[in-house]
Amino acid sequence: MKVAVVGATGLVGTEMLKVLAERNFPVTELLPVASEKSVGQEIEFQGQKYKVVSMDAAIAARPAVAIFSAGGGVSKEQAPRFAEVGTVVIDNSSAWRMDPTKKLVVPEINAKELTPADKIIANPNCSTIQMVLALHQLHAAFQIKRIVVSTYQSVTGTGKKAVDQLLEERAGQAASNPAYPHPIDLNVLPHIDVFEDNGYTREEMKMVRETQKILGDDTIQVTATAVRIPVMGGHSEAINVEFEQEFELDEVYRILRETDGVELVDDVARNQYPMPKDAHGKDAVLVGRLRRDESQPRTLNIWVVADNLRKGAATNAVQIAEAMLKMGLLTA
Ligand code: 2RA
Repeated sequence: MKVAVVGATGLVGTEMLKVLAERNFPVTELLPVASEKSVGQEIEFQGQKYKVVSMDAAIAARPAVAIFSAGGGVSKEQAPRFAEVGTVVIDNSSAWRMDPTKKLVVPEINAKELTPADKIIANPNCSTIQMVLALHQLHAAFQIKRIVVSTYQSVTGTGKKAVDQLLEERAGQAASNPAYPHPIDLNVLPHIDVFEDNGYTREEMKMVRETQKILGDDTIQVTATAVRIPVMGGHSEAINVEFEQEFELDEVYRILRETDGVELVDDVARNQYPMPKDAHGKDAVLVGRLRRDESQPRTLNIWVVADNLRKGAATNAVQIAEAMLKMGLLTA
């Protein structure tokens, strides 16, 4: 199967190539696409060297699927061009997520809603993916009423420039090309993406809007505080979730143990709880620190950690392609 990866040289794009190879996705011809200045640059995939190609060349090759992680502007402009030649686009930017005609997919939750008409599919925001994957079966059992979430997000969510800033500051140098308006080392920034008129950042509002769309329930109330921290391995989230129905903690543990893609790490007596260093490079969403909120009935506290480049982006996108292949929605 011809597969295009648009944004192939970025942090997420590189992870997408890694995941496609690790999961033996049936790639017969890879079309790595990056900026014009990268055309001709060589990349290695499954032991074979490929040259980066232009967007036009990739479209002309009519790949079965094009997985994008190249920013919203490029997706808005180029995804329809691929779709016009019959390519299925799976886009990791925010460009299509809230478009009512496009599906926003976490395969374990709603891949079954995909149809042959879906030619552009949106990959949710990393901080949303790990939260809804941890909560969706609890929602099915106890109906979520309200979520209060604080995130602790890795600099890899911003990209290579932010990783470089952290490493330079960590080495005692001033950042040569800072990604953030303030130092990130030994600091935290309650500022991810731009501020909206309501005082929330776009990252925080993504968690509100995308959660309601993915779980198919806009009565779910969500409020978020998204924070950048000097960490590499993944995003962490402290989630307080109020349900409509009463729950037993044992039932919550059972449901989480049986939730596809979730790994329970919860034994505080042995200092066992999810941490970014343990999530790094894994596809599982780690959950732990489960405890009843003793200040309010029908409410649970849960700590959720995941590698934002993997299940938060690359792996989720490749799993969408795998699900479509299985459903006969991708033609070789
Ligand atoms: C971030 N979730 O962490 C956003 C985009 N990757 O910066």
